[in-house]
Formats: sequence, C-alpha cells, structure tokens
Amino acid sequence: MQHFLRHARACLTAAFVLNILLGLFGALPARAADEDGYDLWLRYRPLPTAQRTALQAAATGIAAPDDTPTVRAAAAELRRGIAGMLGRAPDTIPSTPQPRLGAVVLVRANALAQVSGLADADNLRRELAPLGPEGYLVRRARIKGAPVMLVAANADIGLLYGTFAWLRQVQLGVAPDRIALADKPALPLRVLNHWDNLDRTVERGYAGESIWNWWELPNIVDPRYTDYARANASLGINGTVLNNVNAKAEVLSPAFIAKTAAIADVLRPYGIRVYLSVRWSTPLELKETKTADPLDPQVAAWWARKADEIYRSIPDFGGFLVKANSEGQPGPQDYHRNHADGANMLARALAPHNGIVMWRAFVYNPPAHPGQVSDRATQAYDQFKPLDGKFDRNVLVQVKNGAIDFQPREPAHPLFGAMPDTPLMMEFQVTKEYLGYATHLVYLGTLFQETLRFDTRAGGRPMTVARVLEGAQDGRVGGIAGVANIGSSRNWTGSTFDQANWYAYGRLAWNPDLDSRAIAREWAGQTFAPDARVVEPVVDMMMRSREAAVDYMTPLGLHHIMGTGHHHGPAPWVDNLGRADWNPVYYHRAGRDGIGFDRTATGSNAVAQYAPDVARRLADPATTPPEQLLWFHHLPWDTRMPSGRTLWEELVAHYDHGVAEVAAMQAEWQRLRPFVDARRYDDVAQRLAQQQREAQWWRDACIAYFQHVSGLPLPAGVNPPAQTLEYYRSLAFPYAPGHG
Ligand code: GCW
Repeated sequence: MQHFLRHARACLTAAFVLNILLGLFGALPARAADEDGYDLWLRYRPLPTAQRTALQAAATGIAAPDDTPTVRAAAAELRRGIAGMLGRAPDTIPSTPQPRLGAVVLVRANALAQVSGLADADNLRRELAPLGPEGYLVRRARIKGAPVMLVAANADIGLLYGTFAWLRQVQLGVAPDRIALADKPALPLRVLNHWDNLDRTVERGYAGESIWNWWELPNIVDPRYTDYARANASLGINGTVLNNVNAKAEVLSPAFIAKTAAIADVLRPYGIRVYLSVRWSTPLELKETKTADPLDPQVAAWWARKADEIYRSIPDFGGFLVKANSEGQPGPQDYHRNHADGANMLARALAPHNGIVMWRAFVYNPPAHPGQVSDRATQAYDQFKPLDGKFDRNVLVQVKNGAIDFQPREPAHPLFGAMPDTPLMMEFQVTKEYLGYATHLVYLGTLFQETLRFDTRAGGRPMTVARVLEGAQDGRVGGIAGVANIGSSRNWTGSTFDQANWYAYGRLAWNPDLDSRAIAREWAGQTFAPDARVVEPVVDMMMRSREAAVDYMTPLGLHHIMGTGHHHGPAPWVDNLGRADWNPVYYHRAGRDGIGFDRTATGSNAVAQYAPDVARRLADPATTPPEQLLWFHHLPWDTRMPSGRTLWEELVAHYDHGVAEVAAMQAEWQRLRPFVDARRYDDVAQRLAQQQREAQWWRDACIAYFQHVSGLPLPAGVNPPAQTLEYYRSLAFPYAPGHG
C-alpha cells in the first residue's frame, strides 16, 4: 500500500510537471506508432479532428459504376483512403448516383447525362474534352441541389488517377470542399525500367531481391504486385519493363511469357502495361534461327511469330526495350547493320499489335586502336544523330539524362534537341548506383528537374528537354523512363527517403514542369504528417541533399571517379582497367598541370554536339556553369575562380562543404525526433550517420589523391585527410550489392 501510494504520488508529480511544461511550450505530439514503410505515401492515417469532421461531411458515401476492374480499383482505393482517414468506412451508394449530400461520385464523361439532376453537365463535358484519355476533373458539383464531390474523366483510368489525386489532397490536409483539379499527363509513356534478373537479383538494386517472384509465377501471385500497381497508378506511371536490359533469351520462352501474363493481369486494372527487355540474339541462342542479322527474313519472321505468341497471352503487351551493341551486349552492328535496322525489324513485328520498341542510345565502343582517345561522352550522338528520321513510327530512342552514366551531376545529353525527327525518351536512374545506394539520403527530384528544364536551344530558340520529350520539335511525342529502385524490402526502396525518389520520378513523369520542392513537400506531408513542423525541415534536408552528394563525391564537374564495378566510394586513382574509358583517371585527367576533361575544340570537342548557342557557352570556361567546369575543361590548378579562390582551393572547399552539409542534415533530422515514429526515425538516423562517415571518406580520399597528383600543399586551415592515400587505395568491397 505504502509503495502504491508512493508510486501514485510520483506519477501525479510527473503529470503535474508535464502539464506545466505543456502549458508553457504547447502540446507535444504523442510519438506516433512505429511504421515499416510498406504503405509508402498511401498511408491514409486518421486525420486531426477538425479535418476529420470536414471529410466526414464531404465523403459520406461512394457512388461509382461497378462495371470495370479499373473503376472498381478506384472505388476500393477511395474506400480504403476514407476509412483510414476517418476511422469509419463510407457507404456504398448504388451505381446510378442518387442525390445525396456528401457523396463522392465517380462518373465517365459519356455517362454524365445519366446522372439525373446533375447541374452543369454540359459545362463538365466541355471541361473534360481537352483532358484526353488519361486526364481527370475533380471538383464540387450539385446533384438535385445537394453538393457532391465529383471525379469525372473521359475514360476509366482517368477516374482512377482522379481518385488518387483527390486522396492526395485530402491526405495533405486540404479542405475537401476546396479541392478543384483538372489535369492530364504531358507524356503518353511513363515507364519504370526494372533491372531485375530472372534469378531475382537486381542489377544496381539496393532494396532486396526483385519483387517479381519468377520462380513461383504464374500460379502464385504475390499481393504485393497489387500494391505496386496502386503506388504507381497513384503517380500516373503507366508502363513497366519487368526485366533487366542486360536481358536473357529465356524471358521470351513460353514459360516466361506465361509468368509475364500473370503480372500483366494484376497491373492491367491500374492502367499499367508490361514490357520486356529483349536480348538481340534471342532466336539464335534458342537455336531457332541461324543468325540474328536484322535483314535476314528468317530472323524477322521469328520475331513476328514471337510477337504474335506474346499478344495471344497479353493483348495489351507494351513492347520491347533493347540494349544492343552496348557494354558487350549483342546487336545489329555484329552484322554490320545499324541501330535503325535493328529497331525497325523489331518494330515491324510489334506494329500489327500496336506495340512499341524503346531502343537505348546508351552505347560506347572501345577505341578502334589501342592508345587512341575517343571520348565516351560523344559516342551516342555520333552513332544516333545520323539516324534521325530513319526509325519506324513505333520506335522511340531512349537516352540517358547525361552522356556518361547517371553521375551525381551531368550536363544534359546532347542528343536532346538533336533528333527532331525521332521521338525520344528520357532515361533517369531512380536507383542510386552512383549516389550512395540506399544508404545516402539524396533526393533526386532536383536532379531530374535540372535536366528536364535544361534549355537545349535547338533550332536557335528556347527548347527545354521537357519540351523535346513532349514533341515540341515536330509533334513526335516521346516518353520518360526511370530505372526502378524497387525491391522486396519491406519498405520497397531500402530506405524511407528513397521512396521520395520513386515518388518524384512518377510525379515528374506525369508533369515534367512540376517543381521539385513542391513535390518534396507533397511527399513529406503524406509520408510523415501534413504538419509544417515536419514538412519544412524534411523538405529542407531533401532540397540540399543532392548538392551535398555532388560536393563530397564529384564537385565542379568531376565524374566517374567511383570504385570499380560496384561504384561504391571513391577511387580516383584507378588506371588499370581493360578499357581506357572505364578508368577514373581517364575522366578527371588530374596531374601536375591541372585537372578536368577538355571537351572543347582543343580536346574531344564534345561541346560541338550541342546547339550552337549552348556550344558557344560551354566552349569558354568563363561562361561554363561552374558546377560543370571540369566536365568540359582541363584547367591549371591555380585558375582563379569567381569566388576568388584558386581551382585547387575551390575543389577542397567543395569537398568540405559536402561533408558539412551532411552534418547539418543529421542535426536537422535529430530535431525531428518527436515527430517521427521511432522505427523510421532510427533507420534514417543510422543511414545519415553512415552517410556522414562515407562523405568524410570520399572527401579525405579524394583530397589525398588530388594532393598527391597535383603536388600542392593543403590550403591553409584545411584538415588533412584522416588516413594515407595508400590506406584508401587498399580498401576493397567484395560483396557490395547490386553488382551483376
Ligand atoms: O550504369 C551502367 C551500369 C550497368 C548498366 C548500364 C546500362 C544495366 O553500371 O549496370 O547495365 O549502365 O545502363 O545499360
């Protein structure tokens, strides 16, 4: 008893003190329950009371036609979302909507007339007309005088997209009666490229195994595929290439076509078509032809038969993605044919079924003669530019964002704007092969935006990369692809913040003009809480994160100085690989005299591949953006920078700044502790701590190396690297993930 009283008194005192503190500092939010991240941004957690009351009035029931899988998926998502946010499931109202206060009504344009008592039907039809097959209209309307929330579209998929858009706004705390949206995608092709192998390993994957369980398919279908489809549809992604571009012939065997069909069945209601990467030499390897020459009629006939076979199981199959004559993959050049010969042969097999070919421009060959220097950055342009206009109508050429390979920063690829008669697809990498895997917090929204907004000046007028993709040059609309960062990890992407990169990719694929900060805000509000105390610091961390990584890895335009093969960590010293253009020393060219790759007329003249306005700017170090300086110029170490520092001092300052930025991000995250559930908080905190260690390692190793080759003393006040250059050179990472 005594003990009990003492305990009770202690509790009361604690409660009293807490009360006073709360009175002084405002209510502390209770720490949220642990989350494992599986729900991504579709969390639909209970809303705060005021918002709940508003939603309650605006979403008493759902009225939707119950006639197609897509509309059923939309209604199910609404039910899930509303139930989650309200804590109570909404009613289902019969499919011919009755006037009912506070209903959410899904209706197709051609059924507007059947909604009796709907005010404004003609106006609605007019508003819908320009929104196309995938667009939607979400706004208040009245049915027999009663206000309802209308989600209207020209086709079913628009109803699903509109539903997700409405749910996004509600999750972000927008009052339901203030939601008014009219939107449509800018690009018809918004695709994820999985680099997933048939044995479930994932090339450059850092989030577990492939989500496609090829072994168990087609008879065992993981419910995760449906959640994958929901997440993608919530962003508007409408295609997915299931397997690695380094493809295997077996993916076109009857067994794998059946497995692919099972996945297609799950994704179809969500508006997502499946595509396959194909290996050029498939018929030859399956011993069904004697050659893989694209101009051999037997070869063409084999592919036509194969296409027929695929479409018998998957009537809406999207088509093929092809990596040919690139990094050892076979291709038409093996038969002295060009990329257009190869792409067109496949395109003709797919054309009768409305399928397409996405032909990659990521090609580079070893120099013809040993010792010869051929700039890898120029090769895609050299091979593809002459083929402009030579591709069949159902071929798109897929171009990486930059001319080397998904570096922390690359200038936009010179092919954008240079092929006006060929629809181009952007290829971004959402997985962070060169950006610290799933360990480093690096938000890629800013990287994507930088490339999409780059002004190619094609034709001597403003022409951003986004406009090129949208077909502004001659009306030939292209598309966008992102190399997926998705795997079997419970949280899909290996880390919470990597979910943001999937999200940002999808949102920009829908609308390349969106602002990366606004996207970050949306993501943070849905992923954590729509509370400025969380959203603002999270967004701040995200917005500075990519520049931080550039600074501690490859500042001022440096590139490709990562570890061999796995691309983890610094290795600027590597000079002994089989091909010159695999070696970091080839890219940074640092020596006593200076550093950087001369891509002007005195060097490889890669600048000449850009439109004249851009080329002129890049030819002169003074007018080259400082962040791309060493990409285009080889400069003496004592070059004076705009900051007043020498190039050497500037380089070191950037490395130091990158490390300091990670420390700042860590501190910012620590302040968020009360607002984020412990599980996700701790995971992010551990990753940031590791990022801090690795940023320091990058900085130290690079400074040690560049100091060694330049022979320069460390600038005054700069801390020396923690270890010797020999130490950094000796590090090895034998089982680094994602490395095929
Ligand atoms: O970025 C490089 C990667 C390879 C990849 C290749 C490509 C699929 O290191 O792993 O292979 O590019 O894009 O084809």
